[in-house]
Amino acid sequence: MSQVSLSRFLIEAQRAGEIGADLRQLIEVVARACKSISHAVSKGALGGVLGDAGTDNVQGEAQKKLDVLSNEILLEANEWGGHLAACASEEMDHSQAIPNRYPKGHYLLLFDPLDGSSNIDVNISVGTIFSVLRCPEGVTDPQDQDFLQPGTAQVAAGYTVYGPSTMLVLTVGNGVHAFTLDREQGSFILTQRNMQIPADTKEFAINMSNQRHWYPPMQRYAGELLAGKTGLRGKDFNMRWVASMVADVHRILTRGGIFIYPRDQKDPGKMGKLRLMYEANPMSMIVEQAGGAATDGYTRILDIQPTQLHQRVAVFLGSRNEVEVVTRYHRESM
Ligand code: AHM
Ligand code: MG
Repeated sequence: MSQVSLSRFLIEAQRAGEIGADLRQLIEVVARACKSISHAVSKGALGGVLGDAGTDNVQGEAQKKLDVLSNEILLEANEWGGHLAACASEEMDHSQAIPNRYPKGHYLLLFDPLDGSSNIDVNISVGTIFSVLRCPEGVTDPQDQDFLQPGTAQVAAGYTVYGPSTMLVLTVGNGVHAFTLDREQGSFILTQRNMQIPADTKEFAINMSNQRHWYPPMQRYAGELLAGKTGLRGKDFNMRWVASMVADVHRILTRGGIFIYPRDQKDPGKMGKLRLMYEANPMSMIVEQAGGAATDGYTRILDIQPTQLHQRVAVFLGSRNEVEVVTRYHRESM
């Protein structure tokens, strides 16, 4: 069978009535921007893109040059096509409406332009995460509050992982499909249809250095995993932590696992590290579409009603049965 490019895949999805022309164009544009980011990331030191930008983002985190560059690439690619009403990003304090000189579309795009920033300078996989929402009916000049829709309202979500190969993983609500960038042709080629996360796993992903700060249900769960064969779970678990959510989630989509970033007592006011709107929500939609589960320990992440654009959330996602156990431990401790 001939290769299926992302463009062909999207046109076929449009013909099947799964997406409209606007959404198809939007995804094509995001994919094109990701190709540019992939190019910049792969040049590394030769492209002069490593190191700090010398600025902080709204959450007080130091921005890397590639964070800023990737944000600009995504904004520029998306502003003139007529498919978007506004964008919001981890790297911008507030959402940004499409400039008046361009036609406005019906969608809102959120992104983490370069996730896993601490890995940029050490040549380890990083990624881009994106989420697409509808602009509320009758809103012509979208503001931050127009983005505050639960994850169930997402019409598409995806990520691109810039690893040994560049892969784009996408859902428009009809399964999860993976595309590998063919650098010679310059196009994303479908390499896996309908990714499925096994319900059971023997692998977990967590930053163990935070253990002393965790709350009791998390201590209970991790303790059981670490006890392995001799403990309650009766099997040994392996651990992997890339510290790029995109790479960790990609591994879980490929072979199963549970990814955890809990809330902890180091900073009790902080609801976790990861951001709901452009990290947890798109990843949760992808994981659920692949047969996995995603909660904040208590609630399905996609059901959370956001109150702030940059709000944080605890994240437990991946193999269904494992997410179920750790969620039960949290609920039991209430
Ligand atoms: P970033 O968006 O600033 O890169 O932060 C998010 C990243 C995730 O990709 C990753 O799972 C986590 O932060 C790693 O955190 P830690 O450094 O605590 O291990
Ligand atoms: Mg991030």
